[in-house]
Amino acid sequence: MMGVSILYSLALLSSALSPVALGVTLTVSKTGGNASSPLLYGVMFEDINNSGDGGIHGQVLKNNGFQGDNPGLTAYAAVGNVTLSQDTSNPLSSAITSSLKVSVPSGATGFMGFANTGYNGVPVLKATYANYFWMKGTYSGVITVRLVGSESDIVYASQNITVNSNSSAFSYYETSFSSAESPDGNNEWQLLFDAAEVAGSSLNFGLVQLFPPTYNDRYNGLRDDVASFMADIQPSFLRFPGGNNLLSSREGASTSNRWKWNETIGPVVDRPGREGDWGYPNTDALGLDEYLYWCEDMGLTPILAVWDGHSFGEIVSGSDLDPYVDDILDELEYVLGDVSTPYGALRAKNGRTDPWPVKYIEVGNEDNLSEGCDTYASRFTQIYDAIHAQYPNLTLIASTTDSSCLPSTLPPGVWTDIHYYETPDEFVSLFNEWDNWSRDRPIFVGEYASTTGNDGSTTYWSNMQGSCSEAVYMIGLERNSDIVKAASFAPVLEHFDLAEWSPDLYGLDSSPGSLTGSTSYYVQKMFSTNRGTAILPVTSDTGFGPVYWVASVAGSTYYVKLANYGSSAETVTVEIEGTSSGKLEMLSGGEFISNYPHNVSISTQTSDVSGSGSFTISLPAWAVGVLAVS
Ligand SMILES: *[C@@H]1O[C@H](CO)[C@@H](O)[C@H](O)[C@H]1NC(C)=O
Ligand SMILES: *[C@@H]1O[C@H](CO)[C@@H](O)[C@H](O)[C@H]1NC(C)=O
Ligand SMILES: *[C@@H]1O[C@H](CO)[C@@H](O)[C@H](O)[C@H]1NC(C)=O
Ligand SMILES: *[C@@H]1O[C@H](CO)[C@@H](O)[C@H](O)[C@H]1NC(C)=O
Ligand SMILES: *[C@@H]1O[C@H](CO)[C@@H](O)[C@H](O)[C@H]1NC(C)=O
Ligand SMILES: *[C@@H]1O[C@H](CO)[C@@H](O)[C@H](O)[C@H]1NC(C)=O
Ligand SMILES: *[C@@H]1O[C@H](CO)[C@@H](O)[C@H](O)[C@H]1NC(C)=O
Ligand SMILES: *[C@@H]1O[C@H](CO)[C@@H](O)[C@H](O)[C@H]1NC(C)=O
Ligand SMILES: *[C@@H]1O[C@H](CO)[C@@H](O)[C@H](O)[C@H]1NC(C)=O
Ligand SMILES: CC(=O)N[C@H]1CO[C@H](CO)[C@@H](O)[C@@H]1O
Repeated sequence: MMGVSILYSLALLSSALSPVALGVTLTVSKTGGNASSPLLYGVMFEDINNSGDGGIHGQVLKNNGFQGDNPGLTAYAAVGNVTLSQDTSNPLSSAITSSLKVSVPSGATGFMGFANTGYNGVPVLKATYANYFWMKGTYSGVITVRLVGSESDIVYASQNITVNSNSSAFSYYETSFSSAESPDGNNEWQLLFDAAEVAGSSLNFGLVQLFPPTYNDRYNGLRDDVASFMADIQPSFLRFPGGNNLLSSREGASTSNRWKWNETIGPVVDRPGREGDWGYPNTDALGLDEYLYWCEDMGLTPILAVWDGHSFGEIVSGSDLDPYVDDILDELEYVLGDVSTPYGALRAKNGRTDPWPVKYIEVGNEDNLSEGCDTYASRFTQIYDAIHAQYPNLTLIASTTDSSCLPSTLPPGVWTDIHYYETPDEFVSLFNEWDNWSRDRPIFVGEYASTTGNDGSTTYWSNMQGSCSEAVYMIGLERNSDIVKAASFAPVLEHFDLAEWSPDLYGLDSSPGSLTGSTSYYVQKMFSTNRGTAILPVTSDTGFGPVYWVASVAGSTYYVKLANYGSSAETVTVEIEGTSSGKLEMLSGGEFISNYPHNVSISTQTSDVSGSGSFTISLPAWAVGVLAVS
């Protein structure tokens, strides 16, 4: 008895000292498992925290159309002894109902005019800029446009153009110029004219527009640097235009203040803009067609959300919803219709002959909230029936997964959307949420992010604990990606100086080199750029936690995604028969460490690996890793 007991203790001791015995061994099966959704990783976008105007949209001057509730002279400043005012008696168009009046005192001489200070500064990059403006008033001669340091007065770019303007109508001018790079974001764009020519009188200017290089060189396009940073994630879809910004929250004007697709198309000079849902004006220069060009240029599948009668403070349902259902059908005709249809013809007139390849339509946003739940089943059914009758091949997405807000039987093929803004521990507890879910009920995780610490504190900058918890959650999504069709972190982008909702996936300010990926950005990129077409079964000598994994395959390349949601390093041995080499991507750096603007301390590190069917990986605490081998 005694002897046996001693031997047993020694065996325990020796196994405790052996690092191999403490590790996790994963054996990847080469067959079986779930299908993987090709759309799984994508982007949700709405204009929040100036992610659109002042963010990914290329136009960098602010308040150029005096849009929204209280535009005033926001972002404008006089240059020289002139007086500026918002002039409603000289509207540029029926949509742009004000222009900027520049009054020049008599006797004035020299070049004077006005500045626009952009979205907390104008980004001054070593690049070529396109510049457009309208003017009205008697002036023949030189106009100088410049990029200037607001405090330094350093001129980074200066361009003369000769104009011939009169007082009976606005004239339109375009120019382009190259610029040197500024050291910071404290810059402005200026437009100057010879004051002596205007002394005692005034000139009006409308819809000034300034674009650094655009993504895929599109006219009225996305900022190339900002869009490329997103494209690096290789996302598969874009959900747009919101989010709350699809709805309307303005008191007393709920329904009328919704995002109206038909007021975001055609020439920008014909787009009125609106007070967005996040407390600032939206120019709508990033409109329906621009979203779809974005999808086309970045290889994204569009998920177009349509307004469904739900606003904060006002719900339209029953027969009152009928005109809005018609409006959705008009929108779909604009997007999908042949040029022989009225709205298809309008799309062609706006520059796009081919229909857009839209296959997914989301009906509303978070209809379980703000008293939307009671009527959603009927509103969804009404909209579903109308769309399905005309477009039987479109996939419709309900904006909530809460069955109490949904029709008792959902039509086949309908997806439901669910959103999670949670603590890290909650994300980890959601790891197996879909394991037992009905395989006939496709899921769209349309928004998620770890937004608070486990102690309830607000996360302002994503840290490794939160990003690692998102990775654990994403591993759960990927394991179930036969039914979890798509998932998007949200929000995706912020202007650091103008942000209220944090954390965001990446951000920028007006200085060169400001694009900053959060730790979660790198998780999204690692997961999205290493995707299999099928999920493979994995057998393990331990259960999930603190190490989580999912394996997949594409062609002859095997992927194993790993997350260590724990405070000790872990050794993981991955066995995949017949593989010999590849790479290991690793993201780590400490539980509460974050990336900050102009200070990226955590980014993905890649190393080469080799082994004959077996790879031993040292996974640091709070790390996320991806092994890709063949
Ligand atoms: C899909 O994944 C879930 C969760 O891992 C699992 O329960 C189920 O058996 C898998 N289905 C197939 C077909 O492998
Ligand atoms: C600026 O213009 C005003 C008239 O609007 C004039 O009284 C004043 O002297 C001018 N100031 C300068 C510095 O030229
Ligand atoms: C632009 O015009 C101003 C005023 O006529 C002149 O002083 C300046 O030299 C011109 N700049 C260039 C680059 O032609
Ligand atoms: C005034 O300018 C507009 C716009 O450039 C032009 O169409 C019109 O012919 C001009 N009128 C006169 C009288 O020069
Ligand atoms: C857009 O459609 C709405 C109806 O949904 C209509 O009230 C509005 O006048 C339209 N706007 C334009 C510019 O046609
Ligand atoms: C729907 O899809 C089927 C099969 O792909 C195709 O044959 C049919 O033409 C499509 N119908 C419409 C209305 O697009
Ligand atoms: C409503 O749905 C949202 C998004 O899916 C979710 O975050 C929230 O918890 C739900 N709220 C209620 C009251 O069900
Ligand atoms: C899923 O079902 C299995 C088998 O009934 C059960 O053991 C497991 O706990 C369930 N998982 C979840 C997350 O409900
Ligand atoms: C950059 O961030 C790291 C990690 O949070 C921090 O330790 C360091 O002090 C920061 N550096 C600067 C210059 O702010
Ligand atoms: C309303 C909003 O978006 N919240 C912040 C983000 O940006 C606006 C201005 O653009 C700020 O006023 C908010 O603090």
